[in-house]
Amino acid sequence: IFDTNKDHVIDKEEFRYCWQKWIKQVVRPVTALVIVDVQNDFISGSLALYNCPAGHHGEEVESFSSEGSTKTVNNSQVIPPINRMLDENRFDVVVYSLDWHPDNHVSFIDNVHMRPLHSSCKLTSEETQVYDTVIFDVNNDGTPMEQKLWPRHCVQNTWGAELHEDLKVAEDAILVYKGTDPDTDSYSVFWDNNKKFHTTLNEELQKRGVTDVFVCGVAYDVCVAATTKHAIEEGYRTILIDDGCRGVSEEDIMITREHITANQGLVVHSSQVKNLA
Ligand code: VGL
Ligand code: ZN
Repeated sequence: IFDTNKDHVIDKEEFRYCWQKWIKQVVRPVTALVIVDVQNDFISGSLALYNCPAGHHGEEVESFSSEGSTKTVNNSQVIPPINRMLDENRFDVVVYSLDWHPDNHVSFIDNVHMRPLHSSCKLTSEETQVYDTVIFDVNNDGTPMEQKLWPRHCVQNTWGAELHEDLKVAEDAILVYKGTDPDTDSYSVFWDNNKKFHTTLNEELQKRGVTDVFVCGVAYDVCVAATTKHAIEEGYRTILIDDGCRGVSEEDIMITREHITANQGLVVHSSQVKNLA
């Protein structure tokens, strides 16, 4: 714009013309909303309780029956802000990820006997409890692989793996399935936990020229955290929607927020996301 020889400095009119005709189109953001794992098992099913022990948690709901009252927790509070954003903010691209495990998946505690543990693992398979981390001996050749053990969840083609019925599904949405390999877990919607295999997400975003990735869903400090980390690494401007997430541990949620802001990402409230089109 400013000629170093100073024989031609553009004036305001010229700049306005350049902005309208060229620059604005080059810098126009192309936005994607990535809605992570808003599936029945994480909202009210087998992993809902785990997702919200305290703080930034799901709501406790008391239900009454002939046996008395039982308290359950659910994370459905993520749904209204997400639906509102889908209605009000015209994202160029909307992505729904689904944790989509086969029956014999490595992350299920009841499958722990199916694979050999590594010699460095301190627990035997009989001793393991849910949420323990074990070390498997991949291929039985001494290659260690850490794995956290979860309750059975999001089994392909079951109720627990379906998107919650109250969640709006945008037209032309992209669905990304992860955790489909029996021997590999995948928290991030971009990469598996060993960063060996990528999902279809990055190529779908690249095809559409996406520059800005907005992330929301569950669990804040597990799959949402891993996805935002990789979105930043892949070079997207990354914006996390704080009230559109529910998570496990208040401390890990704080660490997630700090990691994002320390790496040029943004953590915002859904009401701050405006006028994208
Ligand atoms: C998730 C645990 C296991 C998640 C997925 O979506 O956060 N957590 N698999
Ligand atoms: Zn899973």
